[in-house]
Order: sequence, then structure tokens, then C-alpha cells
Amino acid sequence: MEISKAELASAAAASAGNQSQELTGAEVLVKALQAEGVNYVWGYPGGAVLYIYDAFYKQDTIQHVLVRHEQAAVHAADGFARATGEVGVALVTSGPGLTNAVTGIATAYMDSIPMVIISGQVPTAAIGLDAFQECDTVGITRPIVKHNFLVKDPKDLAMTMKKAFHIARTGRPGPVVVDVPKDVSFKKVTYTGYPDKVEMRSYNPVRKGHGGQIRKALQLLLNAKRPYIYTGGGVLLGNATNELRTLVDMLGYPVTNTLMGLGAYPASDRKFLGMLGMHGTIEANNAMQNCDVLLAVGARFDDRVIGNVKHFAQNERKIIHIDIDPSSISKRVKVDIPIVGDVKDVLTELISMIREATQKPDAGALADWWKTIETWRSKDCLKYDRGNQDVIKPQYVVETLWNMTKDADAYITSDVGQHQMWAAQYYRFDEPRRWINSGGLGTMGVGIPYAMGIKLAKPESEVFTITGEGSVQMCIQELSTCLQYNTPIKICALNNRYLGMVRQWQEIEYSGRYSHSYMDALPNFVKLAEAYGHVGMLIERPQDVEPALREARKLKDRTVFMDFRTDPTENVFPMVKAGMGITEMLLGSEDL
Ligand SMILES: Cc1cc2nc3c(=O)[nH]c(=O)nc-3n(C[C@H](O)[C@H](O)[C@H](O)COP(=O)(O)OP(=O)(O)OC[C@H]3O[C@@H](n4cnc5c(N)ncnc54)[C@H](O)[C@@H]3O)c2cc1C
Ligand SMILES: Cc1ncc(C[n+]2csc(CCOP(=O)(O)OP(=O)(O)O)c2C)c(N)n1
Ligand SMILES: [Mg+2]
Repeated sequence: MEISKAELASAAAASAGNQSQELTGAEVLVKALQAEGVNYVWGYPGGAVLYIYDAFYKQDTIQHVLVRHEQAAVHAADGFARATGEVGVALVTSGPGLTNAVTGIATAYMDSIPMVIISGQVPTAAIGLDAFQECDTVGITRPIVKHNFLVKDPKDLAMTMKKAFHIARTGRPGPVVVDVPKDVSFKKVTYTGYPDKVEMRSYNPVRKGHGGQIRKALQLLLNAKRPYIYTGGGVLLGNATNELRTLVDMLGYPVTNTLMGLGAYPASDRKFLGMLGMHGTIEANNAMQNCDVLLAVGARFDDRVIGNVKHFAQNERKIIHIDIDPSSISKRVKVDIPIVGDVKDVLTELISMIREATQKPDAGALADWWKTIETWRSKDCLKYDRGNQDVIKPQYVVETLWNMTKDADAYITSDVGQHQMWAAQYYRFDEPRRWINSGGLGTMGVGIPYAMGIKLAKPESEVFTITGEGSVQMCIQELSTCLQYNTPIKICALNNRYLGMVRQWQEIEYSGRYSHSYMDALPNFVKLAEAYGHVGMLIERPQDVEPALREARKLKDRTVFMDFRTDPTENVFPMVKAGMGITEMLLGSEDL
């Protein structure tokens, strides 16, 4: 019989509970992390956390990774969490350490990523006195965390950590900050073991969906003439890709993923219509607008998906919405059948109801619906100039990478901008948790730290970062961390010499007034990579794209920075302009 990690953790907790010990708060903190099964912590030291760093020094089960900037510590732990499904842990000092971490915390919060961020704080007696490196961590992080704690007594540390991990990973996941004043980490306390249970009267997330609601949903789904399954990050967060696959196979209905859901359903399957939304495919967006029954699964009707809400409401459709967070339901779009619960539990119940049902989907109506969808699909909206031999098309780099690695054990991280959208459109993700990017906050700079976090957890896998020359400079210092911890990643920079996504908006929405979107004086990335101890490559011709990628992959143990000089004028299409409806798409430069 296999023993789960959680069981191991609670066994460790129970045995630790047998003997009480006098420990410092910092030592209790480390024991808590060990009991939670934590193997990696990304962090950066400073005065307020030196007792914690001292406690790390005296143990050898947790590897601490010293980053070069606290923002990257949080991103790396976040990338680790996205790829593994475990809670990512970061450690920062008080004041500037915490404020540097804020972007990372907000990024994780917007995409519902389970994390625990431990921050140092000035001693309790100094709080509120403008002490050296003091900041109001609880106040600053309140709007960007699922929960936060200020620990005032070392006696509370173990239970606080237990709660922090529990809150981070249950219900709608999210980051939890634990702020630890220096005296709390220094004082001794009698440690009687890590708690094995946690109860919070005010926090009891629902897992099981309401049976009556699921039955109503089933009825609607079976009576549908133009059904559509719209799935998001919640399917990945809830580890429900198998259930989704079973459901879609049983019903034969078309399915789409949001940017955050890519990989939740295999992109190579014909029933998949591609990503929907602002840069979604014609078929995915038209199906969203024209369906008569919409099953939304772990997706939150984001503005980049729905576009103009009034336009979306012009067509009548019944909406079923499965989401673990009641506050996500009817937030932006009114739904008809809300089902609050965990996507895995709810889909399992729905599947068993479908199995028992005598009624089957309306095959005739479904065939007509598929015919309509195929006419949209035949427009081949992701076509681009593949024959161009003068300049590297950015889409070609992504497509080539996909062709080379589709059967490999590969993870793709990205930064934010046009390159992110091309990665989402042209790399066809068949498996969950392989596509790691920032959707909700859209944080430039995540690409390298995400890759670094994943590579540590998955040393045998290939990890690629698709980035832009703008984004990559926001956390480029982490190339140094990659060398120190031997996390060889492959960076594919689609270098268009522009803040391309900004340039695209300026071309389309601001009559070509390119205000501060051109990057002059870029560094020599090849030399920069070499200066950090890595390999740099400059690729300027389309025919060199594939050989460069091949060579980089061969250099298994090296971090390689590939500087692809791509077409500076290329835009991301389809595109729904701000304020437009999701079917009002620009399909190419001829539409401008
Ligand atoms: C430049 C740029 C362009 C973008 N363009 C697009 C675009 O064209 N198309 C697009 O889709 N997005 C796009 N985005 C991303 C967009 O901003 C949103 O991040 C994204 O659409 C949200 O995805 P989601 O609805 O899957 O929600 P997520 O943020 O992934 O939220 C998940 C939902 O699932 C729920 N959930 C979590 N766990 C569970 C569980 N166990 N059971 C049930 N429910 C659960 C949560 O409560 C939440 O409501 C773009 C972002 C950027 C930066
Ligand atoms: C931290 C941060 N600042 C600003 C932005 C706004 N922004 C979105 S995309 C983009 C341009 C990105 O440029 P680059 O990395 O070169 O990618 P490209 O669009 O050219 O592919 C900017 C500035 C952002 N998303 N994040
Ligand atoms: Mg660029």
C-alpha cells in the first residue's frame, strides 16, 4: 500500500509529538516546514530572519535556494507550486525584503496559487515605532493574499504554520503570508509536536456539490442543441483533467480552455477548439457566443475572455457554473445553475449521473452544431506567413519548439506580452501543469524564476522559457541563481526590439503613436549569458531556428540563452479590441 505524503507528514508530526523539546521559534518554524513535507524554500536573508537562517543551517532536509531578488524567490516558489500542485514556500526579510516580494505574492494571488510566504518582522516591542526595516506587512499584503498572520508569541507558531498550509492548499488555493517578528523567532518555547489537525470555525470550504443542482445541470446538458464546455485554471488546480476528459468523451461536446486552463484538455484532440478570449480562435469565441448551454468549469468569466459583457448578453444561453469559490459565481456574468464545489468531486458525480441516465445527447443537433463549428475552424485563423525566409516569424519559433518537444517531458514557462500569446496559441499543450505563466496579474519577469523553480523540482525534465527582450530583463539577475544551483534551463527570447504588446496596442488603438515602446540599447544577450557562466546564441535567420534549438537541447547540463531576432512588426491575431464583443475579432493586419 502506498503511503501518501500527507500521511508521512502526519506520522512525522505524531512522532515529533511524543517528546517535548525546548526550541527557538525559528527551530519550530523549520520543524513545521519539515512536517509539511517541504523540500525547497526560495529566499533571501536579512536582519529580521537571521535566527530562521540559523535554524536552516542546522538541518539538512530542506534545500534553501538563495535568489538574487525577493520577487524571484516568490515567483520560483510559485512556479514550483504550479508545476507540482504542492504548496510553494518563500522566505524574505522585513521591510524591503517584503516589499520586493509583493509583486510575486500578487501574481500568485491573481492565479489562485497555493503558497506560504514567511516574512521577517521587527521585534514585537518595536512594531509601530518606525523601526529599522519595518513595514506593515499585514496591511500591505492584505488585498493580495488569501490570508495573513502576524505571529506575536512563539507558542502560536506551530499552529499558525499548520493553518497557513491548510488555508493555502484547500478551497480556492492562494498565497498565505506568515509574518514572524525577530523576537518570536529567537525566544524559546516548549515544542510538543506539530499539530495533526486544524479546525477553523470560519473557514470550511465546500468540496461536494449540491446533488439537486448537478441533476438540473445534467438535464440542461442533455437537452442542449449547441452545448459548449468552457474550462479554466480551476480544472488544473483541482487536478481534474481525467474527469474532464471522461466527461467530454461521454458527451462529444466541443471544449475550450482559458489561458490559465491550457493543458486541462488535450490540445491535439479534435473536440478542442483552442483557447478563447481576446486572442482566442474564431471557433472558440464563436462557439462561446452562439452556444445554447454553457458549462463553465473552474473558469471565472474574466474580462479578457468575455470581452464586452453587453455584447455577450445579446445571445441567450443557459449557464452552468462549477466553482469552489462562491464569490466567483455570478461575479461578472449572471449564471443560471451555480454549483459550488470542487471540480473533481462535482465532475465525478456528474459523470456517474450521465452513466445512469437513459436520455442521451441529441445526436442530430450535435452533428449540426459541429458542422457550424467546422466552418469557423476552416478559416484557419492561426495561419501566418510560414514561407517567409527573410525574417524569423515569432510563431515559427514556438511551432518549431512544439514540433521538437511534443513527445518529450517538457515544461514551458513564459513572460508577458506578445510572445506569451504566441506560446499559448502555437504550443499545443496536451498535458496539465506544463504551461506555466502569469495570467491574472500579467507580470513581466516571471519566466526565468518560474523555470528555475520547476527545474529544481523536475531535474529530469526539459524546461523552456519563452520570453521577450523586455520581460526577460526584469528578473535577468536570476541567471546567477541558475548557475549556483545547477538548474539548467533553455531561454528562447523572441527579441523584436519592442515592448511588442504595447507597440501592438499603440498601432491599433493609438493611431501608431509609439510612445516609449521601442527598446534601444539592449544588452548583448549572448555576452550577458556568457558573463553569467552560461551559453549564449544569436539566431537571425529562419533556417537557423531548428538547428539552434537542437543544439541547445543537446547541451543538457547548461543554461542556454537563445536570442532569436524576430520580425519587429508582427502582431498577435486574432485580437478582440478593448470594449468589443468576443466575436468582433481582428484577424490580421488587413483588418486594421
Ligand atoms: C497579455 C495577456 C493576454 C491575455 N489574453 C487572454 C485570452 O485571450 N484568453 C484568456 O483566456 N485569457 C487571457 N489572459 C488571461 C486572463 O487575464 C485571465 O488570467 C484568465 O482568463 C483567467 O483564467 P480562468 O478563468 O481559467 O481563471 P483562473 O484565474 O485560473 O481561476 C480559476 C477559477 O477556478 C476556481 N477554482 C480553483 N480551484 C478549484 C477547484 N478545485 N474546483 C473548482 N473551482 C476551482 C477559482 O475559484 C477560480 O474562479 C491574458 C493575460 C495576459 C497577461
Ligand atoms: C511588470 C510589468 N510592467 C508592465 C507591463 C505591461 N506590459 C505588458 S506586455 C509588455 C511588453 C512586453 O515586452 P516584451 O517582453 O519584449 O514582449 P513582447 O510583447 O515584445 O513579446 C508590457 C510593458 C506588465 N505586464 N508587467
Ligand atoms: Mg519584445
